[in-house]
Amino acid sequence: MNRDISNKCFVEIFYPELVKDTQKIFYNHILPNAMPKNERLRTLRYIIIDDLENDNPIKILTEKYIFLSKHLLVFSLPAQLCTAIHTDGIVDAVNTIHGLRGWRRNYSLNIPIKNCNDLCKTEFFTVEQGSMFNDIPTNTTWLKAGKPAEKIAEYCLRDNPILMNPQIPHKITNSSDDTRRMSVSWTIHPDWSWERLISYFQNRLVP
Ligand SMILES: O=C(O)CCC(=O)C(=O)O
Ligand SMILES: [Fe+2]
Repeated sequence: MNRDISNKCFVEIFYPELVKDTQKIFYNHILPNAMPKNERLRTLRYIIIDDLENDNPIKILTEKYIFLSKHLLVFSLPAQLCTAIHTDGIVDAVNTIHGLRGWRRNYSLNIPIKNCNDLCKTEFFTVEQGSMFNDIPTNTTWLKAGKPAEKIAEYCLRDNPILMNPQIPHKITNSSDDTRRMSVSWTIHPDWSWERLISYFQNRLVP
């Protein structure tokens, strides 16, 4: 049972072009859109791409890479930070409750930007039924305090994107003493199943 789930937590995808395209527009377009300069740098911000002009380079990327949805997260994970175990998103659309960080995400493509190395790892868990709770302000489902969790898989985001299932409980730990890990976690278009994604990326899967 655990092994079945652990096969579907994540896969590493060889896609240098997509990484290059994303990194190329990150500092001039993605980051300022997610975190305007006059705001404090936050751990996590979202962008809704539908709100952008048609010639916006972020929107153009979603046309080039058809599996990307109109929603992405920017992670700026501080040094020595460990998140709690969670799954991503409660509601389906950001507009249903003002100020939420975004959609419920079936799958996401995590793309390295800066300081992505072995010091930062993402771990997946199985938890008992009923041991998570929905938190509306963060639009996240968190593991209740004191509830057990069994680790089933882990990855480090390095040079290649990671396709992952954020509906499997997970946490991220940045063990670096002095660097923030920057990444883009692009929500996959909701029409794409895991099987379709695996088949689409079959020639890019890193064993
Ligand atoms: O940054 C990661 O490795 C995982 C991020 C995350 O929690 C997510 O994409 O849902
Ligand atoms: Fe997450």
